[in-house]
Amino acid sequence: MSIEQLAETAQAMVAAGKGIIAIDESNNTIAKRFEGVGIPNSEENRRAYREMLLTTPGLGEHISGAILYDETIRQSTKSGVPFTKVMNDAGIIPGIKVDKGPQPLAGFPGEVVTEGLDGLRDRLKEYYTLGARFAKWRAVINIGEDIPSGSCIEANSHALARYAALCQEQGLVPMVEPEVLMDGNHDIQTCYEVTEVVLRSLFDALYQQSVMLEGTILKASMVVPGKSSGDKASVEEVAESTLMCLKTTVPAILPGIVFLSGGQSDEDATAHLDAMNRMGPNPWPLSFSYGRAMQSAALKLWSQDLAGNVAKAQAIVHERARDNGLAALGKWSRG
Ligand code: 5MM
Repeated sequence: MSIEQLAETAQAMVAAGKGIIAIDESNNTIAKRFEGVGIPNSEENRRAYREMLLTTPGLGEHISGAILYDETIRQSTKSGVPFTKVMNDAGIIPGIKVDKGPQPLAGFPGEVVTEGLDGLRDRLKEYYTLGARFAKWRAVINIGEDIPSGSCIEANSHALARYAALCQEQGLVPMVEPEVLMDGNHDIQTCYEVTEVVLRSLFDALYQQSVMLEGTILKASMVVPGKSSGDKASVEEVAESTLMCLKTTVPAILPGIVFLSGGQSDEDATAHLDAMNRMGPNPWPLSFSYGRAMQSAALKLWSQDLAGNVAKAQAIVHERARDNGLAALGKWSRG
């Protein structure tokens, strides 16, 4: 796979007014989401739920790609059409989560490192055959007393860079996701400082591992105060701090940055993205790769009547995609 082809895929992922829907919840995570709305976590419910999302009429108008989980990329609609075909027909690029999740970092209480490098080359080969054209790996950085440590940041950056290099070798665009968690009582300045150090470390590691930035997408967390801090930053403050942090750390050659929602409300996630784009022009397209902020409202409605509520739930998915697509252009308006 040439760098030109990787760059083309990366650019398509952040095409104007389009973003990514993250539906790569592992079975443990989707269990929590289903439990929240009272649905049994059966394979058939997971399949039916993902079918509802992926067959949303007009989804491809605002969604460029979807991140799937290992089980999902192998599944089909009830009538037997593989999800990857549904996506390709709708102009939605199939992506795949390839990390094996965060594990405690030995010697560093309260910190985690994402695992999944063993055997990754062979797994990527298979995912490419199954139709994936980009792959995501999420590192989790906790903020707390005396954490994150430099060792935790370095270990996660190194893993992200090793995975990214393997992805490019196998023809997949890496979507590198260093998530600085919103959990904690830290202020917005602390979040800024931690995010800055994390991104500096990440881009240094990507350089060390010869990762081609032209064929890479960054999935970033926004700079916000800790959830239990009691602080409420304005939309402008979050947008300005996040932009400043990205501009000082992320090379301009990167094809695009997409954000995770991280537990923000649907409206906050959209408003923050919109504000950052209004503050442009920026060095890179800024778009979304939301999980909860794309799905929560639709999941709630779907859970009330499953098959009976598919069309209503899809209307909500489409609305969230449209709103976030407008925010990716800086053209969203509240209400
Ligand atoms: C969909 O959630 C993903 C995490 O799944 P696991 O915890 O099961 O591995 C997560 O990586 C997600 O893709 C991003 O964090 C974006 O999701 P949010 O909800 O933060 O926008």
